[in-house]
Amino acid sequence: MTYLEAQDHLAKIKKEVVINHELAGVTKLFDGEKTCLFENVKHYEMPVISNVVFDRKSIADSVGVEVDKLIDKYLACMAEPLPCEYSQEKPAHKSCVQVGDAVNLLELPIPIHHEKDGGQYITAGLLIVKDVATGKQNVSIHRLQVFNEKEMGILILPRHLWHLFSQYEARGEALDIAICIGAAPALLLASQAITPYGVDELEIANAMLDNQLKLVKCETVNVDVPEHCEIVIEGKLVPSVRKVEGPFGEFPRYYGPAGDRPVINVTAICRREDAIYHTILPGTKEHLLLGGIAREASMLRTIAHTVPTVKAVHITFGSSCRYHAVVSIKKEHEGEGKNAILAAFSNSHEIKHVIVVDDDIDIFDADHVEWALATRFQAGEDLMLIKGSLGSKLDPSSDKGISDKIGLDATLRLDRDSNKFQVMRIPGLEQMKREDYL
Ligand code: FMN
Repeated sequence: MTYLEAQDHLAKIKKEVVINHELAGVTKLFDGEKTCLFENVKHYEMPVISNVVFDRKSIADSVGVEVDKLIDKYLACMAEPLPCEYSQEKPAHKSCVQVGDAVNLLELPIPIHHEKDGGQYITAGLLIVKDVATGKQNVSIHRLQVFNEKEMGILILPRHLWHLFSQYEARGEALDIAICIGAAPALLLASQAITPYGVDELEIANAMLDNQLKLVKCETVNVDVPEHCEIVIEGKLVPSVRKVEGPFGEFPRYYGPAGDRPVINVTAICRREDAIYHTILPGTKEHLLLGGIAREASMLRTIAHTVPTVKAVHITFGSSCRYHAVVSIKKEHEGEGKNAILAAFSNSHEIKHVIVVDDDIDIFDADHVEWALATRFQAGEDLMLIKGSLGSKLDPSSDKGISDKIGLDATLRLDRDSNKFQVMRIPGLEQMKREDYL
C-alpha cells in the first residue's frame, strides 16, 4: 500500500460499490492505470482490491528490477529456484479460523464480474498442492465458482495440477489443496511459470524475493502456504464428482462455456482480522500480463536454442497476451527469421501469428513493428502459412481449437542493397531537447 500511494498508483474507492458487476466496472475504468481499493463494499465488511499489478513497471517494481530486466530475472529464478524455510511465527492469516460447520465462503466479498458469468468467482487464488512423493508443491491460478457455503467448481486445464489430481482420482482419493488470496505479486507471477512438472513455483517466488519467502502449515490439509497472505481457503479436490461450472468471461474477452468440472469441498477458511480480498478481473492488464510475461520468458528460452541472437519477445495485449508474438533477432544467417517463427510455434500451441523483426525495431511499439512489416516484408517470400494445427480452444474463430497460423519474417535480407534500406536521420536529433527551444 505504501508503495502504491507513494507512486500515486492507488485509487481509494470510498463510494459504496455493489459486489456484482459494479465492482468489475470500476476496476475496468482504472485498468492499466491504478490499483483499486474498494473500502465500502455493500453488505460486506471486508475491503476488496483489484488491478494489484497493472503494467510491466508495477510487476518489475514488485520484484525489484527495471522493466527491461524483468524477463532475465524471471528466467534466472526459474533456472535456480530456492527452497523455502518454515516460519516460526504464527501467521496473521490464522487470527480468524473457520473449520467444519463454521466454514462459509458466502461471507467473503466474491464478485460476479461479467454479465453472463455462471456465478461468483474467485479469480486471484494461488492454488497450492503437494506431491507427497517428492515434497514439492505446485502452484497455479484457476477460476473457482462458488456453488454454496462449502463447495466450489474448478476449471483445470490438462497441466500439472491435472496431472497430480488424475493420479489421486484413479485411486479414488481426494487431493488436499489450499487457495491463497492476497499474496505478493511475485507469487502470482511465479505461479504462471512454464516449467517441467516437479518444479516448485513457491521456490521460484522465493528466488525472486531474495530468499525472504517463508511457509506455514495449513490447519486441515497437508499443504504449506506462504506466511504472508490475506486469506487461505483449505479443502479437498474430490474424486469422481463433476458439477456444472461456467460460463465465465475469459481472457480473450469472450465467454468460456459451461461444462462438467471437478469440485472442491472446503474444510477451513483462515484469514487476517483486517483481511483485504483480491479479485482479478478477467481480460484486464493484470490478468493478461501475468500469463503474458511467463509466456514471453518461456518463448525467449525456446527460440534461443535455435536462434542464439534472439533479443526479446513481446506477446501483445491486442492478442490477449496469448496469440501474437513479436520477436526481435540480430540476424546473422539467412533463414534465421523463419527458424525463429518455427521455434515460437513449437513453444506454445496458443500462438497464432508471429512477426520477426531485426533488433533495430522496438517490439513494444506497435507502429514501429508495423513500419517494419510495411517496408521489409514481402508476402510471397516472407510469409509462412500452417493450416489446421492445434491452437487455443478459447479462440472463437478456431474450429474447436483447430487453427491456421502464420509467421511473418520482416527481417532484412543480409545481402540487401544497403542504399535502399538506409533509414533517414536528422544529425544531432538525439541530443536535442524541446525545452531548450521554448
Ligand atoms: N488455468 C486453468 O487451468 N484454469 C483456469 O481457470 C485458469 N485461470 C487463470 C486465471 C488467471 C487470472 C491466471 C493468471 C491464470 C489462469 N490459469 C488457469 C492459468 C494457470 O494458472 C497457469 O497456466 C499455470 O501456470 C498452470 O500451472 P501448472 O502447469 O503448474 O498446472
